Amino acid sequence: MSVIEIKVPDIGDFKDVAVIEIMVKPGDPIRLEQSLVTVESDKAAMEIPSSHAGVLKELKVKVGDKVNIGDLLAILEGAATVASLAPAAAPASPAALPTPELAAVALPPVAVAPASATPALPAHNPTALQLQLPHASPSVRKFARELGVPLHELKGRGLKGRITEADVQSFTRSVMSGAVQTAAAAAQSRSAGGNDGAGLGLLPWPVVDFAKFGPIERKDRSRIKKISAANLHRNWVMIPHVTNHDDADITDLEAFRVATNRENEKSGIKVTMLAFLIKACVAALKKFPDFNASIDGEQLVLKQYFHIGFAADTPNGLMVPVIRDVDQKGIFQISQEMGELAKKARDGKLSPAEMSGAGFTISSLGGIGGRYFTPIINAPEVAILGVCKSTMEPVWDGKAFQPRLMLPLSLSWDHRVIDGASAARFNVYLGQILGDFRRVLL
Ligand code: CAO
Repeated sequence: MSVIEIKVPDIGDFKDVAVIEIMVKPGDPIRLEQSLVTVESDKAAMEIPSSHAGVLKELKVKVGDKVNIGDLLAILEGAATVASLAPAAAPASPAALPTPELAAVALPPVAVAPASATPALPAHNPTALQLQLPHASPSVRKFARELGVPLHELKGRGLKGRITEADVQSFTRSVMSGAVQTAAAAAQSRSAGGNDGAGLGLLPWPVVDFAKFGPIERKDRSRIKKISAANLHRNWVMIPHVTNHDDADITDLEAFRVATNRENEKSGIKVTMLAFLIKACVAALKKFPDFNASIDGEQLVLKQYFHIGFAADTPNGLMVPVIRDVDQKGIFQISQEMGELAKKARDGKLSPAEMSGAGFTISSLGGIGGRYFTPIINAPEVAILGVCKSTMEPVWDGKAFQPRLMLPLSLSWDHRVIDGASAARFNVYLGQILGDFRRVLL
C-alpha cells in the first residue's frame, strides 16, 4: 500500500486561490481525475482533480484556505496509477475560458466555471459575460449540462449568489412556458429574420431549407470549434486587419535544413522550416518591437519577452500552443518543443499555461499546400504570420532566371498599431534573415 501526495497542479496564472468547497472526505475511494476540491479566484472557480486513484487518507486543506501551485492537497493510500495530471480530451462542459485567446480552448485539468463576486444580475441575463457570473457546485453544473441550461445566463439565489438546482429548474420551467428565451434562442430567432445585424444595418442572415435542394446531414460542432469560432469572429470584427504578402528565398536554408536533418538522424528530432521561421520571427520582432505588442486602453504594451504561438491543426479543431523564450533557444530545442506541444494539442492535453502568453503567432500551412492566405490575428496580439508551401520558381538574377526555392509569407497586422510601411519592412527583413541566417548575428 503506497502513500501518495496530491498537489495543486498548474492552474494557470492564478495565485492564492481560495478553497471554497471540499468534495471528498477521508475514507472515500478516489478515482483517477475525480474532483477533490473547488477553488476560486476572482475570475473563475475550478475543480482540482486527483492525479491518482486510491483511498483518501487525509485532506490537507479546508474551506477558506488559500492555495498555490505545488501545495499539498491530500494524501491517498493505494496503488498509484497514472502520475500525470494531463487532462483527458475536453469533456462537454459549459466551462468558461481561462483566457480570451484565439484557441486557448482546451480545458485545463479542471473544469472552469464562472465565479461569483459580481454585481447582482437579473434572474435571466442572456447578454452577461461568462466570466462575470455566479458559480455553481459541480452537481448543479452537471444537472444544468444535462438539461442544456446555459448556466451563465442565470442569477444564483443560493448562498453568496451560488446557482442552485432550484434555480436551474425554475429557469427550465420559464423557458418551457415561453416566459424567457435563452441567448442562443434569441440569436437564432434574430438570424431567422427581423434582425438588423446587431445594429450594423445588415441584412438578416439567410434562412434556407437546405433539404429542399438535396440530401443533407447535420452534425454538432465540437466545443473547441465553437469556442475558437467565437474568438476568431471577435478578432476579425474588432481588429482592422491588413495582410501583406511576400516571398522569401529559402534555397540555401532548405539545403542547410536537409543536411542538418541528415547529420542528426539519430537524435530523433526532425527540424522543419517552421522552427527556422519561429527563430527568424524573433529577430524581426526585436527589430520591429511594435509587432510584439498589445493595445491596452490608451497605451501600447511592448513585450520584452519572445513567446511565439503556432497554430496546430488537431482533430478537435485549431489550437495555438506557445513556445516560450524563443530568443534563448536553438533550432533543435524549438523543434523538439514544437513536436511535443503539437502532439499534446492533437491528444487534447495542452494546459491553459501552454496556450497563453504569446506575443506573436505563426500559422503554417507549408506541410499542406497553397500559395497565400489571410490569417486572423490572435488577439490581444497585433500581428500573425501565415506561411504556405515553398515552391521552386524562376527568379531573375539580373542576367538569367535561376531556379530558387521561394516561401510564400502572409503577414496580417492590426492597422491601429502598425502601418503598411512597417509591415512591408518587417516582411523584407524576415525574407533577408531566411535568405541568409547569418544576419541574425548582425
Ligand atoms: N514548404 C514546403 N514544405 C514544408 C513547409 C513549407 N513551408 N513546411 C513544412 N513542410 C514539410 C515538412 O518539411 C514536412 O516534410 P516531410 O514530411 O518530407 O519531412 C511536411 O511538410 C509536414 O510538415 P509538418 O506539418 O508535419 O511540420 P511543421 O513543423 O511544418 O508544422 C504543425 C507543424 C503542428 C504546425 C502542423 O502540423 C500543423 O498543424 N499545421 C496546420 C496549421 C493550421 O491549421 N493553420 C491554419 C490556421 S487558420 O485556420
